[in-house]
Amino acid sequence: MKRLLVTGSGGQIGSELVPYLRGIYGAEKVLATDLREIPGPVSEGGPFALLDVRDGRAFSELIGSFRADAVIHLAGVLSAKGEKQVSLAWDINVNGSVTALEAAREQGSAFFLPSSIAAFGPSTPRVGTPQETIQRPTTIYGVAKVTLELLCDYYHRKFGMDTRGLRFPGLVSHEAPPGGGTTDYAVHIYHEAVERGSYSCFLAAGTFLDMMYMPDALEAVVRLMEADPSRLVHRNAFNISAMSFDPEGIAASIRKEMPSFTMDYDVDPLRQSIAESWPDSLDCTAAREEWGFAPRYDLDAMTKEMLARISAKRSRAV
Ligand code: AKB
Repeated sequence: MKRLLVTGSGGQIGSELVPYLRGIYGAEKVLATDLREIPGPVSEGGPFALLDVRDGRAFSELIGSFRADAVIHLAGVLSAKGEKQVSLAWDINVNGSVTALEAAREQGSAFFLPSSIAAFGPSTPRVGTPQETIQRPTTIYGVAKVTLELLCDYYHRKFGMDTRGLRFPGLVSHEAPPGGGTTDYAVHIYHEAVERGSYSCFLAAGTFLDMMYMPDALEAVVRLMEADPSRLVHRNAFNISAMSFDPEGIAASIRKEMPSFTMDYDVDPLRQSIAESWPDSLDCTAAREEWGFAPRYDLDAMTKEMLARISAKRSRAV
């Protein structure tokens, strides 16, 4: 990758990935785009353009004029929000992504798909979920992810396009907050721990989900996109995960740093049912073997850093 166009740059991943990519490839080589203006480093630290990903002509022209050799397509509506706004989720997540894929094909660019653990469903094996297995998701977000994974395979086979993707687990970060996801509790809990010393969790005890700290996710995107294409057997999306925990596990990790931290439960039926339809823990062998996936953070290392970063930000703000 030399010149990159990123969509959805103001979101949870984009707001950290854009500065990270600019640090590696040079500020001028990474064009950040979003549906709206985003004040701060994403729009001020390098080129920025407004883009509605459903506008195929504008999309293709932007890739062409910037001479982007890869499109990192992050724009999307997350799982819980998608269940409340099904046609919006379909429009952005499927129509917008097909437009992105087509625009990238027209311009001869590579394409990165952020798939998700949501591409699996209740009939998928829950523990040690294989790279290739049953994919019958029960959310519109998951249906969209499976559709896009299949299209990435198709575009690679049919057009020889360089499609690559990751099935992200819940991502934990201290920069931009996530919005409308089911795994968001694992971010909120750290903020509430610092601000109030307690948290009311919307998922039930015993709900295990795959998770990853954002620095590992950023590194995984670059490692995959820079991988030798001849080593890549999978062109849809790779299982990746760094840890699997339930609310009790993350609370126990926080208590190691803040012994007085308390947590109770106020379970949200929608997000609980979504979480129960997803795997507990993914098998990441294909990612390790095909492009050297190697996350660095476990739960306790992530907890230490999240609490320290959020506390530092809070004391700067007061
Ligand atoms: C969500 O919870 O919707 C996302 C995801 C797992 O894709 N974080």
